[in-house]
Amino acid sequence: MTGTMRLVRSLVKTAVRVNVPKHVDHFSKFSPSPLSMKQFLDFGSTNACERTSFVFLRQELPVRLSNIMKEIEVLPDRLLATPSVQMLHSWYTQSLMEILEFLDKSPDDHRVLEMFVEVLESIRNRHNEVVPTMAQGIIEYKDAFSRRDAVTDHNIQYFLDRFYTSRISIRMLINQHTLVFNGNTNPAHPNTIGCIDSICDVSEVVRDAYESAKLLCEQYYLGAPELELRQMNANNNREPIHISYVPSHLYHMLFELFKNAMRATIENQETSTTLPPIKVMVALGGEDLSIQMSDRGGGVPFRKTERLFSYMYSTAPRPSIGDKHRAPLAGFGYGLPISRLYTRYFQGDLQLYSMEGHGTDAVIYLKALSKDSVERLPVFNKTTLRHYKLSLEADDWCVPSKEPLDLAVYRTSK
Ligand code: W6P
Repeated sequence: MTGTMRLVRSLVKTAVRVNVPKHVDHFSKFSPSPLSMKQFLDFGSTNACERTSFVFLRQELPVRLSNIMKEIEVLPDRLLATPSVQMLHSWYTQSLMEILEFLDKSPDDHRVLEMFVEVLESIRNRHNEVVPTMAQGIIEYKDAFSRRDAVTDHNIQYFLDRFYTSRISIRMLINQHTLVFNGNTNPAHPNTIGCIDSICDVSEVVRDAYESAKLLCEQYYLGAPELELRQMNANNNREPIHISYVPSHLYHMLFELFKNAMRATIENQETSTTLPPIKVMVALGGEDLSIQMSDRGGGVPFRKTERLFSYMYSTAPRPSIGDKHRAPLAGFGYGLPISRLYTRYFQGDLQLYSMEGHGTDAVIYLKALSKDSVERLPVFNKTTLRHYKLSLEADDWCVPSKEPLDLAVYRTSK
């Protein structure tokens, strides 16, 4: 490259950077296009076309990035101004710019396609630490300005659910493209297309996640509860249970649930010598694939179950005394809320049914049919903005009085 070429290049790059807010405005006017599991599989099957995928992604990735950048930009000033969130925002700007470079490039040039894969891989690496960085930003914001209040709690919950869902979806698109078009298929798993397994064996993932959690558990406690796994295929109970799914997502959720269930079981049974097993039931119906995990860990009061999914509560400074030995299995952090986002991302859900004094059932609901597994994606629009403002209004339920009501006052005043 000559000096002049280099100069022109860097001028062009500067121009792109200066214009980033314009590009964000432009691309955020488009709604993201949710893909179905079938579309993901088609992109990676025999009629796989790298050119088509490239042309789709160089539009869709800027749309998804810009939609969530708009939402970052309306965060409370004092959160937006934290070093963590500033850094995070700069990653998004940088990644958006790098993709925009491809807008004027020919999809028929194989060097362009190769470069695109490399750029996507470096974008994925740049964003590896988004979750802890955002958590740090939340801690900085909380420490500096606000005691816990319901409005902040609600808005942060709303934002992070959307922000992390957006991130899951962008990484899914990047993973599919880079895995499918880097040339080599995975010989150990011929049924996987990118990170999707078209015949994902749910019970096998349950056992894998259990074994990992068990190893971790045994490092910190004297033992681990046994697993009792059953399954019911209501369509034909002699057939194994398979769905099209992302095994890594499923593993992540189950590992998180197992850690919680094991910790509760052990800490609830410290006096007794036998641990009640963790029971898992995998059920396939016509519409749902459900996974129920039951522990007998003593449960959680109903009032506190919502907190298990709260980012605000999870970023609370850890109780320091005596917490060291159980930290790795603690199930603190964002494990549960992010697991729920994984389920919802493909139209499923994760719910906890706890009975204080007894134990907890965690149920994962997934779509059994790939035609129902469609990405659930946030979009930035007026409704989004209204959501952030709405919670500032007064509640329309009475606040129970803290003082016992003195009826005598009313009698004397009549
Ligand atoms: C508990 C609390 C919890 C959260 C998630 C999964 C299982 C359990 N068990 O006691």
